[in-house]
Amino acid sequence: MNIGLGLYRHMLTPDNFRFARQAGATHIVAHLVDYFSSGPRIPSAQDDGWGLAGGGIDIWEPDNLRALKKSIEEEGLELAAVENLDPTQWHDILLDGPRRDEQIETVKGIIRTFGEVGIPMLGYNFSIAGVWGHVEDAYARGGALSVGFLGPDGPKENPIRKGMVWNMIYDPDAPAGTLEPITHDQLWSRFEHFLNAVLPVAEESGVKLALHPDDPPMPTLRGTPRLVYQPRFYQRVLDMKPSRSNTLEFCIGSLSEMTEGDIYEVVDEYSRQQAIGYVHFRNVRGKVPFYREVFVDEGDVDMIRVVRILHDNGYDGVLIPDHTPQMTCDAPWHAGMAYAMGYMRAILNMIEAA
Ligand SMILES: [Mn+2]
Repeated sequence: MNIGLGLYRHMLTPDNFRFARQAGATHIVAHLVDYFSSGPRIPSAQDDGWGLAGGGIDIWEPDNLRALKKSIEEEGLELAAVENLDPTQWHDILLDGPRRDEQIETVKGIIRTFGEVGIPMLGYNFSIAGVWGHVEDAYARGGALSVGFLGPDGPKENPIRKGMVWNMIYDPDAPAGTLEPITHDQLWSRFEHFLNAVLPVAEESGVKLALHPDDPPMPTLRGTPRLVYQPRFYQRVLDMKPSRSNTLEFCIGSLSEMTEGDIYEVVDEYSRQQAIGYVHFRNVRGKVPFYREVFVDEGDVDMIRVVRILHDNGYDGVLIPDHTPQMTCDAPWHAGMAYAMGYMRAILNMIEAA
């Protein structure tokens, strides 16, 4: 197994690549979507979400992806995956809108480019409401700032305006009004159409798609259905189109926040099927509708046990810290990540040496 660091768009710099390597990472997972173009990302729970999508979209051009990959490799690291599509690239795939077929071709093109450039994986989150509804507070040990989901005590779930999906605005000039309600079955059929269309291209290109579960894993959010809000829905995803390219962006945090299933059995079940693309390695206290994200060693999940199961089932991919609480110092985000990666390194050394 390998340790990676996930870096947001504005953090894809040589200094942060060096930081990753210094903290024991061998791999980078790069977010190309600029969630921060309109301001701070967290708390996410505003009606307009993270703001405008499509910022800096030119980074998806083949030459720019090549340059990104090269700059990562120059620091002795590998680019393991790109995490998330920009809503401007696939809003009508999620919403079944008039540009759906055109955007399916866009996503196929992205996957082909990844194959040519040598980016082995695309993480994605097939979600209409996206990551929404968290609040920030001193939820982690020692009063470290972290995020939590408070269910009915949290932000009010207003309907999503037209021109918005995945918690970002793709069309600021969209007509007034909110998204039409749809059922879970309709969402699954949109997903199935997407998977049927793009998986053959992923296979040909040697690229894996890796699906993140819903965060937060509520059955519905802001009046929209969610896809993978219980562990068993991951099996439905795999069975829908069995393929070496149909994999999971396996978020231990989100899976542990779900109301069904035992997290260790869930890890065993999916790692045994060799279905995991890469792992989001984070810990949490509680389950929906009330949980808090905490340090890797203070949550409900025994993360050492999780790694042991992954190891026993032959998982040899990447683990990234996902999110962590922010530590009180001049570099709150970096300190939190370094703490998580040091903990992960020690687990791997212990288990792989045994
Ligand atoms: Mn995650």
